[in-house]
Amino acid sequence: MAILKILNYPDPRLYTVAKPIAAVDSKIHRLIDNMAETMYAAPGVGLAATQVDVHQQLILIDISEDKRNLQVLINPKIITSSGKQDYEEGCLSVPGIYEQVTRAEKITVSALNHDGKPFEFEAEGLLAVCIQHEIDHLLGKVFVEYLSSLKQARIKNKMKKRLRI
Ligand code: GNR
Ligand code: NI
Repeated sequence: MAILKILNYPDPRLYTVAKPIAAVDSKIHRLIDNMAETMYAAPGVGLAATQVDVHQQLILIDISEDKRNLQVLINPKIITSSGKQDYEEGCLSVPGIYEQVTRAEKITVSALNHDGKPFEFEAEGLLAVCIQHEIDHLLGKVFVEYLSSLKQARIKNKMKKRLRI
């Protein structure tokens, strides 16, 4: 396995829209293994392929305490959503920044699993937040885009300054 480089906001490659995965083959399985190692090492509770500069619809999530519950979602789609919740979000592509974002409280998701088999499930709370955050990455969207333009400008400045240290 290998640890992959995570793109940092405002890298323009984070705005790429990911394409659906046509076949869940050995190349995808290798990508899943490498993304899992990268996510656990970071550490993060989720990772979208977009963040490692692969523009295919693949996300990994593990919100468990013991980090032994990896969820693999290929070509994920939110098919229903309801309610609202506020959560202080962070992102591996925007290190050190945490801000409140409002998202749906409850969602129904369809996806393919690790074996390429379709499945559907409901999520709420933190899991629902993470899935919405990761699917946004696949759509080329970073959570800071929900903030005011003043906050976005400040965060961009902070990220650019950090590059010079
Ligand atoms: O590790 C992560 N934590 C997190 C906390 C609150 C809301 C969303 C997240 S996802 C983030 C990892 C990440 O950047 N995934 O894209
Ligand atoms: Ni993120």
